[in-house]
Amino acid sequence: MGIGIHEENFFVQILLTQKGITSFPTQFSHENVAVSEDNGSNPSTSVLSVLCPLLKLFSAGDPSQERNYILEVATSTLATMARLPWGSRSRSDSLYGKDTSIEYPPMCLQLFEFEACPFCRRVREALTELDLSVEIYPCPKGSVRHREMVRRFGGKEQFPFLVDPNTGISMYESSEIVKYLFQQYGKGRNPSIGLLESTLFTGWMPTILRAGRGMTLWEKARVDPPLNKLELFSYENNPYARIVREALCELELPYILQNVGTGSPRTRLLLETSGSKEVPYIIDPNTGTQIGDYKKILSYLFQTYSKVTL
Ligand SMILES: N[C@@H](CCC(=O)N[C@@H](CS)C(=O)NCC(=O)O)C(=O)O
Repeated sequence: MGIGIHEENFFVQILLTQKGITSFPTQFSHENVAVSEDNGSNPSTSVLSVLCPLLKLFSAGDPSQERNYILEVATSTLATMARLPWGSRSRSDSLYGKDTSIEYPPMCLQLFEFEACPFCRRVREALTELDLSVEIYPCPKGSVRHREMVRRFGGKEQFPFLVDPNTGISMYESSEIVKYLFQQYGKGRNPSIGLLESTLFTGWMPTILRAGRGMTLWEKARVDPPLNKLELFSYENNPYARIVREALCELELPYILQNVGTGSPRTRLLLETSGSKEVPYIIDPNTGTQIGDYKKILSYLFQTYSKVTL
């Protein structure tokens, strides 16, 4: 693929500094950049390019407008049912027994993805199961920041794209990423049964049911990134958290995803922070805001991170 990795690192660092993002890893070796060739014949990419305009046609339009929340919750709940065995439970209990001194990676993993992408979903499901928190860099279509970073660094716009500053690895290909995560942080276990295989069957259901939500940059999204990353307590298959993640994606807001699947030791942190175990719960250090109601979160996000006054 021919990336001059040192130049590329230099460029990425400049780019990231310009964009106000400083936590991208600096140490990469050429071998560690796992890039698959894409000559445009990737079938999933073609499916998505056909599906996208269709989904847009059937979508509820401007995400900042008042929504039919009955429909929102119904479609997100159906999406949850389609992915039922995956992305709800933290497997940390069975992985680590009763040992609560889990060795989480010292530096946060970084995932470039978008909410509607079924391959990205597969990775986020694995992250919930492995009880890993990550920095999410949403890459909606029409992205003004994060897609460029992936293209510059990895060589092409393909999602998901994982960066692990702990090992210096960066990689495309969801199944490779999932296997890597289980290998590295799941005590060498195999991915959960059906997690990889199921993507082709029901992985598209949330994308279709949510009709294009979490896919495209909102046209009125603020262009400059906020100074600090937002923080979201969530787990992948929670229907309300999904709706919030879609909005974060449509606004291209980078955030720390605190996964709190059932059984996660992180639930205690959530309880201490919010006084409840319910997700979603969002913290915005830029404005000192903390909200736990998904409707209020949506309205807060679209008002705060709009380039026009709503
Ligand atoms: N085989 C890849 C497929 C990834 C893929 O096709 N991702 C789509 C999104 S679902 C993509 O990157 N499309 C290009 C784009 O959105 O611009 C994987 O499993 O990660």
